[in-house]
Amino acid sequence: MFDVLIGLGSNVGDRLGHLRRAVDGLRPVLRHIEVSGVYETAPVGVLTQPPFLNAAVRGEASIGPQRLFFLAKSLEFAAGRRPGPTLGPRQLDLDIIAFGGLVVATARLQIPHRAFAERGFVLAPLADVAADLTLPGANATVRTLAGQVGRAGVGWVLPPESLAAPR
Ligand code: PH2
Ligand code: MG
Ligand code: MG
Repeated sequence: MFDVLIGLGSNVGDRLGHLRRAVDGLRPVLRHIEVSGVYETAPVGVLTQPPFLNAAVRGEASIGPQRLFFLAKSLEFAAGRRPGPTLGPRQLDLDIIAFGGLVVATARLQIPHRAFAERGFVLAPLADVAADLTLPGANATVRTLAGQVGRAGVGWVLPPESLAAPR
């Protein structure tokens, strides 16, 4: 079993619905799932796009990193996402932030996610589920990194129940 962290983002269409369906799609492969709050965040990279909703989930993976990656890609596709600009708008983005202590460096998949330590929209929700973790290659806990990056661009927050409540 591996302790897995996944970052979720959406800024096209039914943003909260996309995140909820993504969490439901991950449940079958992530035991003891924990979900963060849902954060509205200003776009980073390409600034002329709508604001995002960002969240994070943590769970124990029953599949390996490559399979989890392909599940993430298929959930993105199911949400309507098609190939587009690197930092541009998307119905759903599922990024594997960490997979236990594993380091993966292939052309298609990098774990830990390369930019997590600089991104408030990743760290703010991640601190809800993994504040005390220090990810491979990082020099501080998620809580400390989140404090360093600060909350510029991070707006209102919905409680975790908005993702996890039974429906
Ligand atoms: N994702 C990006 C690019 N920029 N900005 C915010 N606020 N949230 C994101 O999830 C995000 C972004 C590329 O994946
Ligand atoms: Mg991303
Ligand atoms: Mg991605």
